[in-house]
Amino acid sequence: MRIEKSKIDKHNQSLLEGHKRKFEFTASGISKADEVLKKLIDFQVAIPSWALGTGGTRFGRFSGGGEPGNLEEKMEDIGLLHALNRSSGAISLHIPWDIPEDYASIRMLGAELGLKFDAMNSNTFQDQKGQELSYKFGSLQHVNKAVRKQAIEHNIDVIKHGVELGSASLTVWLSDGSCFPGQLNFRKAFRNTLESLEEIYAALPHNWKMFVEYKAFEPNFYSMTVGDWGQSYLYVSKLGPKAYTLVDLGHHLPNANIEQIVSLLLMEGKLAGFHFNDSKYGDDDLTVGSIKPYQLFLIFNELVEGMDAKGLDHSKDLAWMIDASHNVKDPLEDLLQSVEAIMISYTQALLIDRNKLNAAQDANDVVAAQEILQNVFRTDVRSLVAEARLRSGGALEPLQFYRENKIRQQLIKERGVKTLATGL
Ligand SMILES: [Mn+2]
Repeated sequence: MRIEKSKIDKHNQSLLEGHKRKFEFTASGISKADEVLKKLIDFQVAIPSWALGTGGTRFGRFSGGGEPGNLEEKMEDIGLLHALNRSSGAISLHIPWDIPEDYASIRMLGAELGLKFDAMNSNTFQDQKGQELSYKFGSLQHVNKAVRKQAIEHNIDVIKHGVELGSASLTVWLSDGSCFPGQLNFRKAFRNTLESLEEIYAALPHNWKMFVEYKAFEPNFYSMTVGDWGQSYLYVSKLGPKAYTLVDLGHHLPNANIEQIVSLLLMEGKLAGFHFNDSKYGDDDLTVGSIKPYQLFLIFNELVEGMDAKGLDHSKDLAWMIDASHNVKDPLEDLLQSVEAIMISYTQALLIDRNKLNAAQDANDVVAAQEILQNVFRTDVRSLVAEARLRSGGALEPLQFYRENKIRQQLIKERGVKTLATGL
């Protein structure tokens, strides 16, 4: 289904007066409101093709109905999000869950919906039907060369699909590692993985990037062969200039200082981008900003500061994606909440007075530095985010629009109650 522009206009009209009052009040306290709005309008967060269905755990999965049954429907769902918030203009494809059958028609659908094709994601963390060799004991790290070869070929295949769609990056997340002490020779596992990555790297087209994502634990519980940013950094440094480290918020041990990690990776020119989610305990894949919004703000503070120091374009030079699982919520509502949380934190980071913060740091004025950050964090910037949406043709209140227009009920009517999307 598609959302008629006239419905969005009607929705905006009904909320306009109240919005204008709030926006003018907030904007009056900001010296560069137009500059901030321009950046917000440009900022796009990719939605992965596996996030449109209800997620599950190893204990169960409870479908919500009206889930997209194929790639086209998944793209239509992201098109709905993008029509409402104008900030979800990209899709990140997972192979083999979403193999495009007709490249030209998928490309055309993307253009129609205003969606770009973000990073391609390979999958060697599970066995597919009819697959010759098993990944039970790893893929790129495997002790058996034939298994490594199969995994390398899969990644190269994913690049080929991406080339056809106009994507320009490959994300490699490996579940490789070991569950018990003694199971693995760490150095051999590292070398095998590096050699395998080198073969994949060699197959990258000249304008492509490779993102090496790390994760501290799960599904392996003793060691992960790309377990933290140091290990990822080691691989990408050895691979070459097209390889970068990808940071997923949920892939750290508890209380890791993620803002410091992104700062240093940016300094080294090795930050690929960011996978957003939130968590209380581990890789919980919860809605962005639902548990630790201050941490999210501090991460954006370092991202903005680091990108500006390098002269990077916030909207183009790094890859932004939501990587969450929606176990109890309507995935589309959850994604609207996540994008909103990202936009709020990004806006706040843009409002930080860098000169004042630098001066406070240089003077060892710890109190002033904290005040500068917390004053911004406690500023309600929602009307700025809404104004950016309004100016780019989106809805003032996407979630309210979604509910008032009964979008999920319409999707259930179109697709049925028992549809099941592939994914987490
Ligand atoms: Mn991720």
